[in-house]
Amino acid sequence: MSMLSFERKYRVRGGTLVGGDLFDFWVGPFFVGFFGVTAVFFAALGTLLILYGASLGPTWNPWRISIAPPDLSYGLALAPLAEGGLWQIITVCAIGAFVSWALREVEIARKLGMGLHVPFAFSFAILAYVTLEVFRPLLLGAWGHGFPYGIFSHLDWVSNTGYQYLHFHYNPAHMIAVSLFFTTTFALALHGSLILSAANPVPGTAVLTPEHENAYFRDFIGYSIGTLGIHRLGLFLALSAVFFSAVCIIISGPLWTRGWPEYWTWWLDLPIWR
Ligand code: UQ2
Repeated sequence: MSMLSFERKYRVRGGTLVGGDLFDFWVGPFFVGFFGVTAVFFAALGTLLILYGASLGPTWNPWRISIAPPDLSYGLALAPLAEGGLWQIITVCAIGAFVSWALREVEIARKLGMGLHVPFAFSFAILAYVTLEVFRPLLLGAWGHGFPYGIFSHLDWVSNTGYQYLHFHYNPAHMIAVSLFFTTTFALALHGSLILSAANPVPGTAVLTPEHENAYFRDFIGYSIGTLGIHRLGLFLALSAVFFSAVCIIISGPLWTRGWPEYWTWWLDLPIWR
């Protein structure tokens, strides 16, 4: 694989967290590092275990293959392989691969002298996964509360878990999360359209600058957040959406066991209505 013109300049030694120079090399365009090795190890082992789990199941239909967590009766114990033990080992592999990937991002950022925003952002995605598969099952006392590994089966899990609380849209943290997801798409739509509008001026005229972008929003709403600011806002909104998603599921069960609509009876119970 050929190198892009700038790549050689940035193939600098160092920045590794583990292994010193031992894994400080590239394969084609990819930086390897100690965590590249562990990421490939966990991803390969996890994938093979998923294929083995599928071979024990009743179908090879890709939509219907599913590897389920142990029955609730196993609690937080280890289960036999075919009874959810595979799910448990696959979960360890997944977390191993995700954390390896995040630490490889850290090594690349350090190597290039960059901030750690990319691994920081990815850590929120890992948090979402670990919340569903580890923290919430731990709080509820059984691995069986995790979601199964399958395309349709994990969708069924989400639907069933939602209906278990009657109407998830009444979950206050879910409301905040959804609002943040919508606000994220709103901010990206504003940003994407603004950048393209400056990059595609009247035909035959020069591409415009951030001064025009600022002027547009000053004229429009009296405020421009700025070229750096819009990216800070985007990252903040997106990570906040993930964070409140984790909150909304972790409180469902461990903190609130009834239907979410019932939660709002506190409003009707306020003494001001008496
Ligand atoms: C902006 C700016 C950008 C942008 C955008 C804005 C020049 C290129 C989109 C406008 C964004 C504002 C006013 C914030 C809106 C707030 C929310 C919560 C959606 O000013 O600076 O840089 O891309």
